[in-house]
Amino acid sequence: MTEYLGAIFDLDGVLVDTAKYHYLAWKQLADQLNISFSEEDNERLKGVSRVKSLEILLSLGEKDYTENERKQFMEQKNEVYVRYISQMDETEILPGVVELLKQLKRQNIKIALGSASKNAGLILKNTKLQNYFDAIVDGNDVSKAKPNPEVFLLGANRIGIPANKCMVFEDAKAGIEAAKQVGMLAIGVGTIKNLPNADILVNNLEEIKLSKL
Ligand code: B16
Ligand code: MG
Repeated sequence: MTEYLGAIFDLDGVLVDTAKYHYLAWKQLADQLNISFSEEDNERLKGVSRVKSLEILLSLGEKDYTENERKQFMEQKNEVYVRYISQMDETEILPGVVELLKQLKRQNIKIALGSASKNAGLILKNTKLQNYFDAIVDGNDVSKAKPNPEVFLLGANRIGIPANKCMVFEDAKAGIEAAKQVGMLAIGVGTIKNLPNADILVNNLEEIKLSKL
């Protein structure tokens, strides 16, 4: 048994690997604007909002763009991204995810999604993960991006569990910071190099032992 009563999950990089689709969609825009954009550059976009992602991408080039142009770029990128995620199914769920969700349910631990993505609903639907969640908080519900803890606090609120009784599963540094700021247990999915401040670090959710948390 664990002392925690709530579990909040980030989506991209924790439940599914959609970073590859974000990359392909941003890359298409970068090529069109003659900006060199590598997979390494894409690392900086993980966990970051769409607006901030565009800002980072454009900072790799030299030209300035108007508000209107930026809006169009985001729409264009999103159209390409949505085309990719529309093809997703259960086979793209990361290792250990379903087993952990089932275990949490058996132990009556409330489950929330806390994602920056405005496309979270479509991804959960296509991968058939949505029914595991007691509450879904995504980019459509919050105005402040991680490391601001708004998304996790709203998640905790919607499942009715105090912040210090929630554990957060995150693959982005900004998300770990957000969770820690409000006293949640920050479980990092990734490497010590990327997530040095995580309370607990795992390579994937298969490694989670609820009894040890
Ligand atoms: P969208 P997460 C984040 O999701 C992604 O990691 C990040 O790369 C993306 O820019 C952001 O969602 C916004 O996504 O353009 O679909 O609204 O990791 O917080 O689940
Ligand atoms: Mg993520």
